[in-house]
Amino acid sequence: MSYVDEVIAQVIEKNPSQPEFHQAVKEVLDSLRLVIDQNEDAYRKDALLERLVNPERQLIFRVPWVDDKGQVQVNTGYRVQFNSAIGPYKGGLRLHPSVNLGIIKFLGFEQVFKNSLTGLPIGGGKGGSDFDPKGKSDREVMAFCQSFMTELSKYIGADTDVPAGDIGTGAREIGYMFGQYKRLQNRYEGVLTGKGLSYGGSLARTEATGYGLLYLVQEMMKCHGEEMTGKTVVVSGAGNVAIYAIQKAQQMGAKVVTCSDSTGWIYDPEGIDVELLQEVKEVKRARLTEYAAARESAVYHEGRGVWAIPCDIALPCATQNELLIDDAKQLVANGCKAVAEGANMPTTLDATEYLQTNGVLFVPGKASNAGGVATSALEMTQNSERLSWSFEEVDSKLQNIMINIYHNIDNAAKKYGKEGNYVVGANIAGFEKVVSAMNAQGIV
Ligand code: NDP
Ligand code: 2IT
Repeated sequence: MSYVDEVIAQVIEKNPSQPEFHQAVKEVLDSLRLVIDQNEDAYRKDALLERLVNPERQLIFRVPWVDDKGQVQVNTGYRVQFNSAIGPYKGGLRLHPSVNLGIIKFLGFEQVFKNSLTGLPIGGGKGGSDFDPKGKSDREVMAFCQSFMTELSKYIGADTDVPAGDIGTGAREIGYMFGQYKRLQNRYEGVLTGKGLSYGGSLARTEATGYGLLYLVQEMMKCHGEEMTGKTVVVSGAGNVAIYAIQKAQQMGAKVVTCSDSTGWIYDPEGIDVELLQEVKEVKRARLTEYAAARESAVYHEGRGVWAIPCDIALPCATQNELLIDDAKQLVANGCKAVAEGANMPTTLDATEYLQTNGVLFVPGKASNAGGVATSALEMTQNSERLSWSFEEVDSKLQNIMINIYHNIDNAAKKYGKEGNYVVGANIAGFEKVVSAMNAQGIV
């Protein structure tokens, strides 16, 4: 059995009931075969892949908090510190009832390669809890965040591990967590990113993932002789990543005709009204039915369905495994030219393969959504030098980073004879830097 197959089999055996983690490992290791086969003996001797798929540290803890009725609730908190070869652990905190160890491990594993691709000195980690912020009062959210941070604060720090937002964790949650960290540690430091602008946050961090996605897509389209103006774009999600992806696509002259949330989706042939979407989702924290009620051109549908709308470009920006094989077939049949992931692992393995073999340009999230964490790293830099850069300065650095990522993954794919296969390109480019740092640091 090849070394890659051996390690995939071990991961499945040693991590039962973690299908998302298996999926993420398979995607990466399968596409690294070209590199690993060339170095199989040395890598096997050093157990390089075993070290890569086993997190450096995994924390699981109890999070008790009191709800508005005086009832004690208990959630489970997680932080997986996956790999610190190239910098302090860095990655978001997901608050969603579906969170479990396997989901946090898949996200942490992806984050290692993504953070490497940014070119910035950040290792990979991820955390979160099965707490559901939906329908909770601000006081309940604060009580949860303070309890969560009371335990997490023992393991993180500006030079150790720097969490940030992800699904369900936005500016409100980061604020409560930062306040509790400072109170417990008596240190004012950049221990979290995605902070508010009045206490050390970076301009453009809120917009960064969505904007970065579009900067990369624009560069890729340009290199294929296409421009964004006049393109029809289909987006899923209606959260942080989706909102700013829609805004930037529209600024580039494209028309975005869909968005979705966890209960339904909107088709708006006139183009999504971003200000209205922000009001519904960022301010009122309401359902998309409120968007449809306020806009005549919009039609609301229950369930899922955005991938059935004809488009030139599809941007999945909600969650994992939301673009399935039948969706991929529909996109191809409708003439879709490009799919770029705003979310982490939104496309299943068979759907990815179908898109690639049918000539659709496909960019994996670890490259196309890296703008968020890259800008988090810029926030860390600003915190260290105790300065704040202008929006334009951060945004222009973000553009350069995304353009560089595109060319790096494109070149890596070409170097290994897989031109246009950005999955192979992203995994190889991300892997090479991490491995070089791991090798230099000995067996740790
Ligand atoms: P948000 O919580 O802001 O938004 C998530 C959106 O997706 C919401 O509209 C939500 O619906 C919808 N959604 C969430 N879970 C599900 C589900 N199980 N089924 C259907 N819809 C769902 O999160 P973000 O926008 O921050 O994150 C979106 C994706 O992007 C995630 O995969 C995340 O890991 C990834 N990502 C985020 C980055 C960031 O900087 N925030 C950076 C890189 C990647 P509803 O409105 O009903 O809750
Ligand atoms: O998946 C991701 O890259 C994020 N949720 C952002 C992580 C970060 O540290 O900004």
